[in-house]
Amino acid sequence: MKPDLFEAPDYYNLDELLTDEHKLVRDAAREWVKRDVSPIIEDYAQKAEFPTQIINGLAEIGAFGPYIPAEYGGAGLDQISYGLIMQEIERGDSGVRSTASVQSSLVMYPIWKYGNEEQRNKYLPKLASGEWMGCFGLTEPDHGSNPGGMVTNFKDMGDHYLLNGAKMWISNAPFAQVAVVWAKNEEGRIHGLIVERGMEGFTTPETHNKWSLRASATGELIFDNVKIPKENLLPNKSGLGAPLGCLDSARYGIAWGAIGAAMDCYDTALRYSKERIQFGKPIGQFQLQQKKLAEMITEITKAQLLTWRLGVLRNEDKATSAQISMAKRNNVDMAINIAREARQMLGGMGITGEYSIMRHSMNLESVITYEGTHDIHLLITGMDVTGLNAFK
Ligand code: TGC
Ligand code: FAD
Repeated sequence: MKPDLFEAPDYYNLDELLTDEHKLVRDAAREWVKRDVSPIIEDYAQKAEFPTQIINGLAEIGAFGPYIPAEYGGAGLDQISYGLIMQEIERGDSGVRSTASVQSSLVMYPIWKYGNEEQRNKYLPKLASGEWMGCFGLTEPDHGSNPGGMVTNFKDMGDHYLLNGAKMWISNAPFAQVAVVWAKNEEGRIHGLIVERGMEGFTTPETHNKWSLRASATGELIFDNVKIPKENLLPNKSGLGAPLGCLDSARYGIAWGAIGAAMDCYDTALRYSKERIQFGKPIGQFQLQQKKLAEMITEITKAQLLTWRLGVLRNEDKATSAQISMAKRNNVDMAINIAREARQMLGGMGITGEYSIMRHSMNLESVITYEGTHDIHLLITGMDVTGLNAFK
């Protein structure tokens, strides 16, 4: 792969909206990605393997629990710093950002928000340091967009719970020590359970043959009469709103992350357009190529503004789930379109692993599907503006 020469576009001087702490956190993440992710990531994607050696680095830049209080090992940062870390990581690779998103928003967040003090103290510091990795089991083979229909269930056996069922498409599953799993009790109420690797009847087969997010490990979670200690139930929230609340935090991070992938594609195409000569001129001098670049930077700038504003609303605890859906949907769509255009601007070179664009493009096919598909988020916006529910 070519050396990482990334220069971040900031067409509207958005840096002026950031605090010194935001810039410090962002720049540290940016440097780390250049040093420890860019040189290796293409190889790992080609091999379809998660580079476990970057786990310590992710912990060091605050990517595991950026906004979790420091008393539990988190970085204690605000929502904009959290977003900027996700942006920089996904600038490197969406699969690496996935690992961080799942650890922070889907494992640490529910333990912090819905767990008790013993659970917080037992799990959060080890998850923040990367000593333990986590995964989040919501999706099932027959229940993806409609998680409320899940069939994974647990029974109260007196001194423990008995968990049965299966989850599919679970990021980090093949290597996670801890799984936050959503299952129905005998009354059909959804609860979160903390399942640990090594519990009898719990297996995590890896999912192979992915053309997307190849540097992220994906797997199933299978529960065959798994005995769960009673103290592993998350006590402070139940119902579908509990897992969906975690998704709000992860979707917000993805909205920032997608900007990172788009910035990398734009920056690569811009540089290439000045270097590649055809018909005696740099291809960037042709109007058709300029149109592509001008539209890319316009869309990136709009997404940056939308997402920065969402971060301010989140810091004030005022962002709605529907606002988060709009940003996730808009930004991932923006990024996937930019990746396609940028890929074309590189001609044949665009399909090779010499450049990051094709990898971003393939990764974004997962990002546009997970955490609520493009169409599900459109329906959430539709429901919000009309007051009419297309899901019922
Ligand atoms: P509905 O009846 O609308 O809602 C049930 C309850 O949930 C509440 N609620 C929310 N709460 C918090 N945050 C949200 N975003 C919420 N959305 C809804 C709602 O108020 C209600 O509460 P209550 O108290 O009245 O019971 O539920 P529904 O069954 O009609 O479904 C609505 C729908 C379709 C929007 C929802 O199911 C959905 O978002 N589906 C998409 C599923 C999804 O996003 N799955 C993601 C799995 S995890 C993943 O993909 C990780 S990839 C990570 C990575 O690798 O980076
Ligand atoms: P389906 O729900 O079957 O949807 C198929 C199509 O139908 C989509 O286009 C969808 O938009 C459309 N559709 C569905 N319902 C409607 C409707 N009401 N109206 C209009 N169109 C509709 N899940 C986890 O729990 N944890 C994870 O860590 C995790 N990681 C993932 C990693 C990867 C790489 C991938 C690909 C997925 C991951 N997922 C994870 C699962 C992901 O959240 C689901 O794939 C996603 O929610 C969609 O579910 P589905 O694949 O079953 O598609």
